[in-house]
Amino acid sequence: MCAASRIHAWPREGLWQNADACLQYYGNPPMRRSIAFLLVCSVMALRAFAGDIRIESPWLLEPPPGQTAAAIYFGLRNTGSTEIVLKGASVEGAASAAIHGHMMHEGMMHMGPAGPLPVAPGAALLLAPGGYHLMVSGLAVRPVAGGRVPFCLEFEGGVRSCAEALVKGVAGK
Ligand SMILES: [Cu+2]
Repeated sequence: MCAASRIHAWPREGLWQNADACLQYYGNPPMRRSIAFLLVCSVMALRAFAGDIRIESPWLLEPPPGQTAAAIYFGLRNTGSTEIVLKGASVEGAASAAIHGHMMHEGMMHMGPAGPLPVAPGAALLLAPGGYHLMVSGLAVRPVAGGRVPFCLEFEGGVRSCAEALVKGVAGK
């Protein structure tokens, strides 16, 4: 099945299998259809890849001495033509890393696991203080101002994108 109208209805996981089926279908001479058919199949084969993902100005605040947790902030831009969905992260030298958000609970602001976070083609999502952030805990080495913390974001479809967050001091430098 290769009807263009159904492209967006397909589950993400099924996209590759569907694309493969289309290519087999097209490659079979008696079944050969028009160029338009192949184009539709090509569109189906589109999926997010790391080159479509921009991690912009990642940073974190230097944690106070004795603290091994930190929040990494950044802009996440989707320059591709398919939706990207941020679902997790990893930070070398940290016990855990997870996408967090803030939510109201009994009149108090709390933070906790959030996501998956979709970003539409051409759109950007800002992870900033008071909102979404990449929560890192159990850092083996405390980040100090001027240093950098490498991290990787994980997206649906097995796509990974990595960057280095700049450690800012309390004065913002
Ligand atoms: Cu948090």
